[in-house]
Amino acid sequence: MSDQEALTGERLFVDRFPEEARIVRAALWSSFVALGIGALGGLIQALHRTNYFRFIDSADYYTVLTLHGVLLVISFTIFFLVGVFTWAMVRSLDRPVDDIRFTWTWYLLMAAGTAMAGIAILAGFVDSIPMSADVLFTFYAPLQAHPLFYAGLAVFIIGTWLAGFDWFRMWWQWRDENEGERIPLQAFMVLTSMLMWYIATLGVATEVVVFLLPWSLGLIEQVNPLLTRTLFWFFGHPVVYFWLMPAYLLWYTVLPKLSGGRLFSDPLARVVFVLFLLLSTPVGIHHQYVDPGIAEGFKFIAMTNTMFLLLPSLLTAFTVVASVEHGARQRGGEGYLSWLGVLPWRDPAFTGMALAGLMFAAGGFSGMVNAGMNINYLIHNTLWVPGHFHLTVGTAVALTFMASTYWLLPQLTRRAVYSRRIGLFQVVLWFVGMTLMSNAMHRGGLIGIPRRTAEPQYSGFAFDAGFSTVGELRFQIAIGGTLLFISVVLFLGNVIVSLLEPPMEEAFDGTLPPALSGPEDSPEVLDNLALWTGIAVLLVVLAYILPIGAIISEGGLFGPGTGTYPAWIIEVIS
Ligand code: HAS
Ligand code: CU
Repeated sequence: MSDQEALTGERLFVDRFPEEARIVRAALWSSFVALGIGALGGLIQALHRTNYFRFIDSADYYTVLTLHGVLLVISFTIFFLVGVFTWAMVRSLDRPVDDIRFTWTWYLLMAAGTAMAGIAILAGFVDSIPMSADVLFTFYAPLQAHPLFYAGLAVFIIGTWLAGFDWFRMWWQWRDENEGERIPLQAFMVLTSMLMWYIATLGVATEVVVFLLPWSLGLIEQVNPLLTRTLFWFFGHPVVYFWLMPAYLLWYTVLPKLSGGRLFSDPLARVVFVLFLLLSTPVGIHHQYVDPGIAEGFKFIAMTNTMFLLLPSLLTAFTVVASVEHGARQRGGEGYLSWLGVLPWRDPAFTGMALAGLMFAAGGFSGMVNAGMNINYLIHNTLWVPGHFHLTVGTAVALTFMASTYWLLPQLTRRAVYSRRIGLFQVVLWFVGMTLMSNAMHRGGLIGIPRRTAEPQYSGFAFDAGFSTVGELRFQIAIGGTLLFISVVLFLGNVIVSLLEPPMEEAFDGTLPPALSGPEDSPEVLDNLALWTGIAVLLVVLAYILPIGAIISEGGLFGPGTGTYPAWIIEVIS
């Protein structure tokens, strides 16, 4: 028995599952490379848009914006997700992956897909290369990218599908050996998130493989833009929960432990993940409230579903805060709010995750504003929307990922974090930078400043800032964006220097305590994944069949004039 085991009673993840720890590390490092490059893109944009410093030509703005968006919301988030999900499956089922070569295969597919898409985007900077992909992370028609970009996306998504298969296969084997037992909570979270992902990615896979890729290859002349948009948003809303679910997994299972307590309720956590599986996809049309060609009634249904979808996050706010409070009371905290003071605020992992949760509460409220059909008209396509998603994916998710790295690192590398003080400073800096940037973005959006433009000033037109000035908003965005970039540099530097340190001597406790109210308190039907998947598919069919049918019959499957069916079908049948 090593000293580690003697002190903590449990071996570190890296000692117990060295092969799996290697793949989790590979996924995290890939995600951090994307974070570094994506963050640089963010700094360039923030300074460019606000006109403080222009490193690039405005003509290249969309190349930078695409690089920033794709690397951060596709590569950074999803590579981190596969790392955390692999760790969570292996540790919660307490078994290795079935075949490590298969595991490396999906990782390599994801890496190859990212490289393909990345090359297509970066080529946009070089005039002599006839390739570009300035299509932003929402990449729907009529913007068109080089085929390499779409092929890269397809390869990346296939990689994630195989990753899901890997985890399901582990679970099937575990189930055979543990008949009648409840699915361990972390595994339950991974499996339900993946089922949601399989349903959601059907939309984007169809969009890319049937329409955009053949169109960019010149095999088909045109596409129906509204159809590709709708297929994109079929995926584009649930993908935001795919980013969020690993953060939720960490809030539910790791944050209570860092607070000194235990998860309040395992059954409630299961209900939350089931609700996300059911409701994440039939809401995508809330991104299309202003799209002509979709009847108001369908938009109304999407709005109603979105309002139901607030429920799992509100349940999460309750359960996670209750668990943190329980932790604080274990540490001797008292009173209505004074228990907050005894929490481990010096621990960067705890503080980062708690601040991420706090900001998510604000991001959730701006999401509710977005979701209201009539208020959406006020903020759609304005700077409000980037304000919203920098609080959600840009903080709830990104800050949780960075903060939890400080806790995961020792278990995966046997290295202590080089400086916990820098870690603490870094997570607080993110919070401060984001407060400035996203607040100003929300306010700017309300007065009509558009999103996605290098030149938001529109010469000859002045925005009425209500109180204060547009200059003050721009200043906050520039300062906020710069602080965020410094925070990422400190994070990456801290991680890299940690890896250069010798293996740690002191003990590290990587165990997770069981919930106060365990799975035995919940009905077994919650673990019936086939049932929930069936209902989820049914809800998707109900929400989408009529609008998609109408879009095709009005605009043609392959665009105007092509009719509802591809020409070759008509030739075959006539
Ligand atoms: Fe959103 C647009 C509606 C959540 C991301 N969203 C976007 C876009 C992105 C995005 C990227 O209905 C832009 C896409 C584009 O480029 O056009 N969003 C919502 C709603 C929610 C929501 C209703 N969004 C997210 C999440 C995202 C994300 C999560 C990423 C991860 N969003 C919209 C709509 C649009 C939109 C419209 C279209 C706008 C337009 O017109 O273009 C809800 O899911 C939010 C629910 C959240 C809550 C908060 C609960 C609070 C919690 C905190 C717990 C506290 C802790 C702290 C842990 C109700 C859980 C404990 C610590 C202690 C110390 C005690
Ligand atoms: Cu959405």
